[in-house]
Amino acid sequence: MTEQCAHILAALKKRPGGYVSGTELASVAGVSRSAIWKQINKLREAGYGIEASTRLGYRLSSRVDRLLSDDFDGLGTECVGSRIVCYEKIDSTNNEAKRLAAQGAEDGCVVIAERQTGGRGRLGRTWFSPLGGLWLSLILRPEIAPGDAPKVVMLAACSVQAALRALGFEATIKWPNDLLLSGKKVSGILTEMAGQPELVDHIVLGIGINANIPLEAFSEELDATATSLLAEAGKEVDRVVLARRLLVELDARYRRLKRGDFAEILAEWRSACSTLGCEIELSTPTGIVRGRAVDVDELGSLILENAEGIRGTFSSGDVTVIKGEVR
Ligand code: BT5
Repeated sequence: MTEQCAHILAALKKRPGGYVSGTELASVAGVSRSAIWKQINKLREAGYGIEASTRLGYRLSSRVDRLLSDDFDGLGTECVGSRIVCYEKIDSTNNEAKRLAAQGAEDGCVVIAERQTGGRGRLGRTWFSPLGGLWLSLILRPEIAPGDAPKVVMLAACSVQAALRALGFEATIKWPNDLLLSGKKVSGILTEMAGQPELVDHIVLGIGINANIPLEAFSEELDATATSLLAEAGKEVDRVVLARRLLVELDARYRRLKRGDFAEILAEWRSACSTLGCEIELSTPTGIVRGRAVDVDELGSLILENAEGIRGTFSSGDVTVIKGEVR
């Protein structure tokens, strides 16, 4: 244990049941306030249960906050969560899900990790995945054509939105795969597919939710664009409640997709999407286009209307809102 960790631990132990502010911990450990969170995480990695509050600071807790497969007993789902594998640390839950899928893992199998050392976003981007977040991947084996795979991203976004709503957060969807709170990204989705041209073998659906991550943990770059449930609520959320609810919501929508019943999910997606109606700039692999986001089709493609009233359909890209309310 580092000397700073030892000082922090001693300060926390001196106040059983009570919070010690970040400023106070920074002064006893002789580090900056933003460095405290890193030391706190080292203590968590060493097995100490530590709760965080944005207003009050940190306190020792008897419960070690770690998700285990037992936490999902009696989930009541039909498919999602058919098997749940939990890791303390992994490169990426999507990578592990792919490995398990290659070994024949069943439809609905879930991989969860406390932290990822190689968390990934789209196009090989890095996904910041420290302790405190909810990082999980599902192996899905729907009998659909590869062209229908974007529907899985849509059902996932709606499921995350519904799970967050159950915990009191009103998130909106930013096309194609982000969830926003107060206009900042709280969750991202990454799907990866394997199969033949006519039929999907499996889809790995990766979902990341910034649950109990304090703002000071984000790099300067992410600070401007990312948020967490802890930052929004000022106190930690129960990740077991969040994860269970998410799997239940995913199960309900996945069953609908398998029945070929997508209309309700599409309607839900449209009403939760904050991109629609906005004047946007879309950065696509072939260049930048500008226009008003007027709709999304059955396959999740965005329909843009330019100043001349001409419409174009885009299946991927990154949106920057130019005019419109970012909810
Ligand atoms: C995504 O990509 O948003 C997909 C993120 C999927 C993460 C999950 S976690 C479980 C599973 N295992 C994985 O390895 N991945 C999945 P994209 O739209 O390309 O956004 C990536 C961008 O978001 C980065 O370039 C950063 O700018 C930003 N970013 C990185 N980490 C973030 C975080 N924790 N919160 C908010 N924004 C983040």
